[in-house]
Amino acid sequence: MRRFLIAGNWKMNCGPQETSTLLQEIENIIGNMPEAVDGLVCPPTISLTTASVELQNIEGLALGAQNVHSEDNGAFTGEVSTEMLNEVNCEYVILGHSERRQYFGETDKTVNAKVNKALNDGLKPVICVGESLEQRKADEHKLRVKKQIQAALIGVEDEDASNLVIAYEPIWAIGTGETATPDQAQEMHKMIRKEIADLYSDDAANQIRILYGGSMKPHNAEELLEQPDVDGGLIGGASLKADSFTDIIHIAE
Ligand code: 3PY
Repeated sequence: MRRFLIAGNWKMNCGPQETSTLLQEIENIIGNMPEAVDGLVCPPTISLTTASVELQNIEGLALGAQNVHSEDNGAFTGEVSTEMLNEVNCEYVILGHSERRQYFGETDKTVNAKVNKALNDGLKPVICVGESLEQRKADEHKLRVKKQIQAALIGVEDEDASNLVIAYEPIWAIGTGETATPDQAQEMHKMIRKEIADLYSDDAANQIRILYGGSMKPHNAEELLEQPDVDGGLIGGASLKADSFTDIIHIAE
């Protein structure tokens, strides 16, 4: 039985001070995470240390980063390494978000290198995949997402497959207020699970968590989370407010 994972992608919001405040507000509302739900927050790099300290007070709410480099160290201005993320108690790292692909030149190849590096160094990748509106209109969405998954997982061994999280985030639903319908989400999640079964095994496919991302909010979370292959959410704007983030956690409960 898969447990729901409700994850907040804070993007470039909340410096250390705001991070403290937001996590304290979340703690005030929920105390610890409900038993049936795993939680995750992914603040910007500069706020990870502060978040790590605050999260000692919230059992079940894990810490993740929004990116990592695929090398150990060196002349990579502005980047962070897996070792640095481990040092501040990150458990997860978001990889291949469409904003990183669009604005920072990430490709299927760089995402694949980062996925392997993260897994080798004990971090769980949250691999983001999703199609553009043009691709959906041209009926290429399934092919695009399949290809992204195949490319991201080159070199990933069977035993690591269950440490992966995949987030299906249709690009047309990111920051637009548009959301995939529950049927559209379920269709894509089911296809992603089948792809994992084909690449690895039924066991791996049954274990892996596939999150929906793209304008998940308290008002649409229930119908999305009801879908059999939707195992949680990667939440943007609604994760920046303690009440909407905790509302979604309670909906998943
Ligand atoms: C969104 O909901 O906007 C996201 O991009 C979540 O990652």
